[in-house]
Amino acid sequence: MKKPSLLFSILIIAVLAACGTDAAPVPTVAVLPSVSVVTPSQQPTQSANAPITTEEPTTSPTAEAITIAAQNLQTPWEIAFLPDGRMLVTERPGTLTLIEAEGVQIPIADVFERSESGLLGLALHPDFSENHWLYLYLTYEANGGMFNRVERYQFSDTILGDRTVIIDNIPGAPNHDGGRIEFGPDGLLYITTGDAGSGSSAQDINSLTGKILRLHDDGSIPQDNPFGNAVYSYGHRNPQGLAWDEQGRLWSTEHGPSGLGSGYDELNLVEIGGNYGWPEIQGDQTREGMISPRLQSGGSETWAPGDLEIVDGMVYFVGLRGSTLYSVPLDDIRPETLQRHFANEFGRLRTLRQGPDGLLYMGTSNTDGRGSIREGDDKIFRIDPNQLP
Ligand SMILES: [Ca+2]
Repeated sequence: MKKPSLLFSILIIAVLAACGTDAAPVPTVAVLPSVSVVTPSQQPTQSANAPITTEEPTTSPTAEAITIAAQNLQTPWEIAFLPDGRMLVTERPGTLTLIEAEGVQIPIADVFERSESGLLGLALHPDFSENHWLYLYLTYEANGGMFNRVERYQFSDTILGDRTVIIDNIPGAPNHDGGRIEFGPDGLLYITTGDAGSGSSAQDINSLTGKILRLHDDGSIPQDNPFGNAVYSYGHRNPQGLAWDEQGRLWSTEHGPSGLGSGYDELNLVEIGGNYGWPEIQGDQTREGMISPRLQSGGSETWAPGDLEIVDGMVYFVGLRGSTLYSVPLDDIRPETLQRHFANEFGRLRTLRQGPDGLLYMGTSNTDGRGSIREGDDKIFRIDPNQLP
């Protein structure tokens, strides 16, 4: 069942920079375009009566630290920008949503949302302008069990066609489903998977859970994968973010056992064939043959990190339970250099994506069943990383 009438506001006016602790209700907007919900054929329609706006952000990046790019979303999980600059968002219950004045929701078939699972990752092919290939990571149900898969579609004119399964039968569970997908600088597709509740599976290089996977764009196995299968790195609990730095190195955010009363959330530098230790070591523990995090939250703080981005030598990542935007300089990663922004101002934060305008787009996750819902949630904020409080 889809929401009957979702409203989005595109762009609005600014919220200001000097965010005090009283965190400011975000001023809302002038234009609230309606979004039409479409029926099963994955043939979206646009709302005929939607107000049209051609407004552009009045923002000069230096004038404002944060504005609202979209709101009234349902657990937004990932953002991607089309070549024309428009924003696509996955909403976890199972819609791919195009954010524009006449917003469009495209239902995705077979999505099974329970707890942390559902429609999760989204990535566009590096040659999207030519091939229109769009990739989704989603949870589905089969034979009474939960699984995850990556699908590829051709996306044009808001129609998804030519559905192709890239990888499936990734064991799933209500929690720990991974779900981030990104193309690396090598043109290959990287996929995070959670341990699906089976910690020991993360140490099994023949299991697809608790891993970062790497595939060609058609799902075939790269010849230089370390174990002759889809596995790129292992010993992960629930990696939720992927980003590469200017040197082409892969970084990932990962949830520690934060639900157990301790944090030990991780920022990892991911090496091919590396064993990241779960469930054998956590925090700063070390063991031969295992790689400890480059930064971890310790046992008294919980980030529960969502996605990360690396911009101008700075690593940014967001926290769900941490409800904070974190930043740390890539060349000086230490607990003492970790900065915290917007702590508890907007609630749970999951998505983070740099836009074509250079700004960061940061999505809340307050409607995911674990947050307190604020007016207009869930939202995607547009943030100038150079103007962070
Ligand atoms: Ca680890």
